[in-house]
Amino acid sequence: SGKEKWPRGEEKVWKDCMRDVDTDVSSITKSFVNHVQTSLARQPYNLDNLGAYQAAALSVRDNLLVNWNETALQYTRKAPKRAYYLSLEFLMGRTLDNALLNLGLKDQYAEGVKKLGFTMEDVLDQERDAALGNGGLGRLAACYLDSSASQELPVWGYGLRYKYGIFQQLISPAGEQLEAPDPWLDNQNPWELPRLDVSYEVRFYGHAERMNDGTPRAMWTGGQEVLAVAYDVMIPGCYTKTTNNLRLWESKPKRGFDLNSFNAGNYEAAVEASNSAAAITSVLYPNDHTSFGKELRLKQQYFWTAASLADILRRFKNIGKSITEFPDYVAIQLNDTHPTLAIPELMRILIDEEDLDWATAWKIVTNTFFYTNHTVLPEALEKWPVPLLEHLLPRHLQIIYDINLLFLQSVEKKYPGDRDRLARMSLIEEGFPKQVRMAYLACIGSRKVNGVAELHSELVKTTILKDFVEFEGVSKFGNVTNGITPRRWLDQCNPELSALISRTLKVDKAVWLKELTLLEKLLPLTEDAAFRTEWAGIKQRNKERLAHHVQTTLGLTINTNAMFDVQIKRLHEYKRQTLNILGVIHRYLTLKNMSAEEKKKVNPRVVFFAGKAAPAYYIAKLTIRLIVNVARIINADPDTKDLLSLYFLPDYSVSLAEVLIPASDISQHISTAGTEASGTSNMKFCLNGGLLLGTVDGANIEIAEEVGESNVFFFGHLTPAVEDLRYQHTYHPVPIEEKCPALANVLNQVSGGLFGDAHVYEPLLNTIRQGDYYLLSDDFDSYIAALAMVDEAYLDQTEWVKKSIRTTAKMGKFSSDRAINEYAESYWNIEAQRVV
Ligand code: F58
Repeated sequence: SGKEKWPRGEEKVWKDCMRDVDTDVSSITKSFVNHVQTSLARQPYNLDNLGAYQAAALSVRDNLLVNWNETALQYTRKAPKRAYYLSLEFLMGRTLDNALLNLGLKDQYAEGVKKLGFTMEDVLDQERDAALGNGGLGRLAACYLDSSASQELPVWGYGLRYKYGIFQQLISPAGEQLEAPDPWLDNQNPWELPRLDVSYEVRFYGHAERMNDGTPRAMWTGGQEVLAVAYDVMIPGCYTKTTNNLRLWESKPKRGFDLNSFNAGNYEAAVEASNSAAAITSVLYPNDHTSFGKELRLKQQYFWTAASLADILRRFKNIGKSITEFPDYVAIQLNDTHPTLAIPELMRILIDEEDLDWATAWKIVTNTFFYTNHTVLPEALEKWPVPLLEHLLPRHLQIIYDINLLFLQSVEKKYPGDRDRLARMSLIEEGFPKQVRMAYLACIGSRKVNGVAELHSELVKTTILKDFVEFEGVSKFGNVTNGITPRRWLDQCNPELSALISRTLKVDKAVWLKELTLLEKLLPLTEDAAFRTEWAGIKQRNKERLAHHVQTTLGLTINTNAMFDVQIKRLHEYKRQTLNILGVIHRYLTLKNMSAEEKKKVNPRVVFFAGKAAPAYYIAKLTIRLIVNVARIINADPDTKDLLSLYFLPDYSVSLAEVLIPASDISQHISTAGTEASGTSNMKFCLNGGLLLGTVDGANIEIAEEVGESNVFFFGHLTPAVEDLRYQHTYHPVPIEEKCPALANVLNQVSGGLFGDAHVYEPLLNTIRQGDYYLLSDDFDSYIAALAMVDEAYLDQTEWVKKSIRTTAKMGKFSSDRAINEYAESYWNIEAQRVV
């Protein structure tokens, strides 16, 4: 607006200095060397790759900071409605390459770095992944930040700055998973900006006393106070100035207070309190799809939501509007139930601090929050024991009880005398102890609830939240199918393919990367033989790149003339890595029985697995152990090793995914129907021209709708059959020998010790023999048949490459730009802000 007064000094001097950072190669080398000399205090003559990475990162960061400041200024001036994405996980991976791409400075930096004696590849390779997440949910949050900035939307993320991210996975020679800490901050993190000036006090424990003055107010006092300190991470948009913010909170003891709060002279207790404050943000919980009632986890959730809400409120208050207008300026997306305490926390602030009446406060709350559900698996639905909440957050428990009372009164009014319904819908589950059902609280406290793929959103409505759909009306419940950012998951991880696309479409990547449906223009090229050859050549070189990576990191030699078959995701029974490894054993046994003549017709296959198991998930760890030991036997068998080999790549990460995904011919997404909410790696493989072998589940279904069913390999029972099959398993069990002889044979070989340590695998095999909750025995035959169809299809390379091109061409829908725009338009009601 130009109305600002320059605080001091000569305006012209300020303005002359406040140029954008220069981005020609000589300015880049100058800035690089400057950072070597000053920020890093190092001598140029002995600068190593790590130092070069740090200098490059600091230099790129200067560019980001200028844009980031201008974006913040723009948002402050215009005060548009903003959205906040609250996620306990942000699985960001590496930043430098992404920042260079989004700034459009890749080539300049590569040249600059080369002039100084380094290669960009080596420099990029120095960066550690920021792995502040478990899997899909955390990576989705990262893709959504990239898309928000790229779409110029005023969206900030809020999360925790864990000192240790997801554990590092080591695999012992026996195939056991071992966990080591991930000290990702050890070499300093150039991408974060400590904001020691931005901090809030967060209270735990203490007492809550109702005022009983005719208002709903209460006083919450005593207990422990902890400081939340902000660290800001810049999130650059692609080819735009817009650079948003991801604010991560670190916990710190509130000095001076702890000492007073304990009996005078009780020094040890005071120190312990400081330690317990710092412990809150020390480690990411490595559990995937289980909710453990751990006090520290609950502390993390409250610490983060309280600090984020305080920060959001402070920013809102700066624009000078009435508190009742809060939902006109703020939308808050709850990424799963982890931030659900934000609902009672905002109620607490509005009632106890802003002195609003209950109805006014509840109206503000229910117009502010939006809740995304990521799973319908019962064991993943968060519940917190009432005694724990009462101890840690006494005021919040009161508020939850009040919300529940009023809610159940309204249910009773609509369904008089329906006691079963009241018990089903209560926020409090009866039992010993009683528990608070967080998904129900998130649902009734939000304006909209959504699932993450069509099928999943239907399941949310018909299973876990059925009663709520009936009560509140179906229009509150929606779907936003997940998406992935094509910047990281095509341009960055597959630069050759990206270049081919730009060349062929004669469209700059600055355009098609932000309008991904343009890929459809590739469709006619399926008929162009020269194009197909180029396409196939790129896949081949990506396979060689992966083989090279495995050779240098693990010392293993991989046959790059084979079909690459990949399953990479968290280890979980519902994802059925076990089905895959049993399928591999079946293939091995089949090969062993073949004549030399028959073998000549077989196309070689290399099977890759990667993924982490939750440290306490015994069955998942056994699956890893089985995979590693099957690999040991199969890869050493001279009869078959040219036709079948198998690798478990340790320590799966975003960066490893970036090498694996472009190299895959076929990838497996084989969850029991109805269990995988969406999946997002399925989209990444297909975008890179890998075909999909999967069940009729999650986003697989929508992918098939886009690319055509003839271009995916589907197998297995459908969701509606699952319940009945499980019933049959329990009440009319049929021995596996009878039901599925092929599977029985495979299980017997494992039990018989073909892969060593027979007894070790019994608990894993018994999950199939007894109960078989995930229906491996029901789907095994059709799985094997689907694998055979993949083999068959791969023999016709021309047709296969056509399928591959078609698949990429039809992936436009799955850009996270589309998904984030759906949230922005249909839910948050926010608009793009151009930063000039
Ligand atoms: C995943 N959930 C879904 N949860 O499983 C996957 O289908 C979906 O594509 C993805 O979300 C994005 O919507 C998931 O990753 C977790 O990792 C949680 C971590 C914290 C504890 C509960 C599970």
